[in-house]
Amino acid sequence: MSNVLITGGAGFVGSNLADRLISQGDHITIVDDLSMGLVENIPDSDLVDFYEESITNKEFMEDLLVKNQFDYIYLFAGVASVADSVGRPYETHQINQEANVFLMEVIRKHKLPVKKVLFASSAAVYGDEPTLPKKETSRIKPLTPYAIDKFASERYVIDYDQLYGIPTVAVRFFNIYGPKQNPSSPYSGVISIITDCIRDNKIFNLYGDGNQVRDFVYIDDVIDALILLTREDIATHGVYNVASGLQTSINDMIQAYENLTGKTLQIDYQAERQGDIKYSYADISKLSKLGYRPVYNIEQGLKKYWEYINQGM
Ligand code: UD2
Repeated sequence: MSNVLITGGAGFVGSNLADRLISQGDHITIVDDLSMGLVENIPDSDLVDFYEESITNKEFMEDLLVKNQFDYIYLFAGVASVADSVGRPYETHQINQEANVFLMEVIRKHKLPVKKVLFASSAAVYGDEPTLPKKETSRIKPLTPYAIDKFASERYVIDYDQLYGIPTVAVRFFNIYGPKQNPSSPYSGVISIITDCIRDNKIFNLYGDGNQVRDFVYIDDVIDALILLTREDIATHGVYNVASGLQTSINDMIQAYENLTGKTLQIDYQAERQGDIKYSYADISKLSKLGYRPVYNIEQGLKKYWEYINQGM
């Protein structure tokens, strides 16, 4: 039974992780300002404490960390929209980088006995550098404030391990999909938007020709990866791609979804998004060496997601 902090725990990945950790009896503290996360994502359990707070509230965060002496800390809070970071670079920097460095500093300053800190970075750090598949050692080319802050925080977190011996690990998420992803923004995950459109017979705006390729990874596989990376018997440091290792074009994903649901997605073709990356997929051999075996391909993942969406309807 561990004592766990999840920043951004009302968000997509954080709340799914909370569900899994509760099922193994862990106690979870969630800090989320609900800017993107949803209160209904938070598991309804005596094992959960929820604080509606921003991670930029230094006094609050310092107090929380010192009082609770967490075993595990998952740093998932952040402004997830790349476009938002382009529009508000300084504000998003405070959240996506500064607040995370401050938390690491609190751990160092108070010598908190944390077993592992896991930071959520992004495939965005690779930018549009064309070498594929992306390995952790591939060239980095962060092109937006979001990507720069993710990369810098990742380095800080790893450096706190190397310089001060605080156990840390960072992950670079590729395109995650599944239950609890919020489809409300145009920059939400494309599968959550398509799911919404198929369910409610809405028109989907497809940016570009649909031949762009992504590495879509189902949330349950991601949670498996996160648990693996924080297991005490496995020494994990540095950075790991978290993905499926499979390549799927948007067109093929739509086709698979139509086959599954028996519905036709209404598509409105729009100009390609500025700065959109054409091909993005991961080499997952570093994580596989630790025993990671993603079990969902796109058909299987969409099937499970669609079943969840239709529950109780
Ligand atoms: C993902 C991350 C982003 C950043 C980036 C780094 C998500 C939600 N976003 O962006 O945070 O880390 O990777 O490379 O995981 N699309 C449409 N119509 C829509 C929405 C999207 O055609 O309504 C297209 C979009 O133009 C893109 C593809 O679908 O070509 C995937 O879009 P996305 O926003 O799900 O993910 P991505 O890879 O752009």
